Amino acid sequence: MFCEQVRPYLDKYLEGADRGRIGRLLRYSLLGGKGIRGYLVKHIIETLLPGQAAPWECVAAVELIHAASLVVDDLPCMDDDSVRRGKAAAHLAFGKHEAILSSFYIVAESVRILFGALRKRAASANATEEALGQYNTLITEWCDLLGRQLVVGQMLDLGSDAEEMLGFTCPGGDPIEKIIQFKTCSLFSFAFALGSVFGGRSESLAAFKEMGFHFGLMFQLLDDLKDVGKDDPSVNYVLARGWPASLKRYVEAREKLVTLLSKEGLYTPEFARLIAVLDSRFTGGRAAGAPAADGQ
Ligand code: GRG
Repeated sequence: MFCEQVRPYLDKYLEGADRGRIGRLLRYSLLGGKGIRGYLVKHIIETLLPGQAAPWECVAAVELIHAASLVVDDLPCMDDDSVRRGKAAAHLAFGKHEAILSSFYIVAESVRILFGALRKRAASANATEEALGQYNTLITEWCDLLGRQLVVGQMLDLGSDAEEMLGFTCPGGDPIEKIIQFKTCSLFSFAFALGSVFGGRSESLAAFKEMGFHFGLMFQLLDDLKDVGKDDPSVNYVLARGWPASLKRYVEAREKLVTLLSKEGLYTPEFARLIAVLDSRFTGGRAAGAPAADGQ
């Protein structure tokens, strides 16, 4: 559904990408997913700037980061998964050391193309001051949301004591929700942050990041529901908290997301449809109590 819309943006990146073995691993890992993060970036920017195509770099960058995180997540020392996106996991298809090293390369590629896109914007719009501010914003978001939160989230997910390992404290709140916030919401927040910066709405960055948080939480609750039969109960929200609490948390996040989307002029029919798809997969439809996307 989303992957067809995102694929031309990924192909644009792949046109100029490395064609050697490292490039083959990158391509193997990048393609075959649902493309939901890339779709969000594309849809947000194209809604905020009607008539303009989102820069392919933004769409590809977020999918590259996601692909790198999955390569790492599948390694034997992490989740030890052998199948990813219906194919052998990258470490099985290419070897462990190549998978590990390529994940650094894939992340670096995302940074390279993203900053290339900002440079292009600055050159075309004579917006040097503004572009400098946007560089700073994205570097900060990259370091905080991804560099730190993705890594800490994965450590927590694997049972590490983040406080002991990193001197990092998780003040209050639900520890499982903290894991979700760090390992999953961080990348969705980054996708929304890209949408705000490249959609010309940097002043609403905080609200966009919050939308990413709520969307990411809904998405991960759905993922946890799918993994009920195979996950460790200590890291699976649905297993740990039970169905009624999970449904309540999903509906809360959904309400906050829709409120913010409406406030920012982003509650488009496409967003309503996307949320309705998540709803129907999570609750099996309105019978389980989730509000319908059209509010009826
Ligand atoms: C790469 C900087 C960097 C850090 C790596 C390994 C790690 C740190 C983080 C892993 C985080 C992780 C695996 C979170 C799970 C997110 C999730 C719900 C994945 C499934 O996403 P889908 O369903 O997958 O969108 P597709 O294949 O459709 O893209």
